[in-house]
Amino acid sequence: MLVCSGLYAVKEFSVAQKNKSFTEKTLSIHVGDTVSFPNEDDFFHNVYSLSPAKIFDLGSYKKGETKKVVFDKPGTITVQCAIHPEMKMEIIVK
Ligand SMILES: [Cu+2]
Repeated sequence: MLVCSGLYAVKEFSVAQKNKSFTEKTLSIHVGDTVSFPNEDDFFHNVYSLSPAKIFDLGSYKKGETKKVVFDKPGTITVQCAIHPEMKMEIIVK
């Protein structure tokens, strides 16, 4: 789905959790874009961020489920998994 916001069409991106890691290490997006976080592993993940530009906690969810976050402020956001501390990726919102 595309929604017009000024001259820029808002986009949706996807960062899966697979093999106990995020499928993207870094993702550059624009303010207003959405990122979905599908779980493709056979176990639970819990995607969250404590970065001031976007604080969220999606809770734990299983394979086949996905949750979405709209990034409404510019900044660099470190996304982590509460269950697997080694899982980490960055979203740069411009
Ligand atoms: Cu995890």
